[in-house]
Amino acid sequence: MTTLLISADSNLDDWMDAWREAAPHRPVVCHGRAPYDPAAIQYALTWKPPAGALNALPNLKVAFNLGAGVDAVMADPTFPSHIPLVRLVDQDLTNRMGEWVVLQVLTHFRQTLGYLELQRTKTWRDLTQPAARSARVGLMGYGTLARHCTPILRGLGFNVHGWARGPKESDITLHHGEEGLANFLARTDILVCLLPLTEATRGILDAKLIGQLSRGTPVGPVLINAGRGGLQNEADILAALQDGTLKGASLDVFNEEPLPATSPMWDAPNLIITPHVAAITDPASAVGNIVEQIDAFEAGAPLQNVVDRGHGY
Ligand code: NDP
Ligand code: OXD
Repeated sequence: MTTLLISADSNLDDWMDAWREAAPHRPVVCHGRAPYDPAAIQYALTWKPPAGALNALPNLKVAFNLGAGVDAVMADPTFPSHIPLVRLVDQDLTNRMGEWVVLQVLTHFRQTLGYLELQRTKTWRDLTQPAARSARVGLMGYGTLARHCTPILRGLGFNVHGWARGPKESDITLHHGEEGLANFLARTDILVCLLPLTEATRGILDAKLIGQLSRGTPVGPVLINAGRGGLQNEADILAALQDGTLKGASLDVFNEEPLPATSPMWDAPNLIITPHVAAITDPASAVGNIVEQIDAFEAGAPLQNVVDRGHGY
């Protein structure tokens, strides 16, 4: 009944402490810290595990990802297809993403970068400010995180609509699939991307997509991405910021992380960079969810938030 923590992050002690606090009766070991018997491991808590590491656990029952995005595990071809992979759905993480998204939307919409520039030159001048109701925020990927942002953005007066892979019931206009993408983009002034990285979404944020965004408000179009860096064609985004096709952007994620000091993205105009911190995982909160899931699973309940291997998220 041993649980294995196998994570590339540096905060291993926080996870071990959180686990021992939440499940003192469930033994836990940490990969890389001390030897363990692979055959004793039934559950894995995993974040960017080394390729092949999960395949080396013959009695693994469930792998719990310690973040919402599972692309790192999905990239390991040796990860056995019969082992359920559970992605993290956690209210604390969801709240944090809501904060980041709303902060970025308002920063661009209220032209904060422009005002900072005016302040730098000691210039007292107003910039034309449209009303929130005239701006359309398009949530690209309409899953757990994006759905949380909708009522907050609507409460501020923005028009909100979304784009997902498949059709679904919603109280906002939802476009879906490749056939719905052009309509979605043509009605979007501020694009917020919260897509997972899969074979279908890799590189989707490119010049072609940016060129289809609405130019219906003087403060747009704006691109905001906290999904994954692999969704981005960074050369295209840089060019769009430089030639004004994009009025602004906020990127929390990059193809290469940490973003190298030599990257031209650091100097891109009207770009806000945050270092993959939009919604970090709080170990205590996440472990609480995982232990509840294991208790329910052992009592015979189905697992929640299991990744669909075919779709990759
Ligand atoms: P969900 O799985 O709940 O939602 C994913 C959404 O993307 C769904 O609406 C899904 O459509 C849609 N989608 C997937 N593939 C496609 C496609 N090919 N075309 C159109 N839509 C698609 O994920 P979360 O909301 O929990 O998380 C989203 C991502 O955010 C994570 O995968 C992760 O990469 C990133 N993330 C980043 C963090 C950060 O700090 N920067 C923190 C946490 C997450 P459908 O509804 O039809 O299934
Ligand atoms: C996540 C992340 O997926 O931190 O949770 O990016």
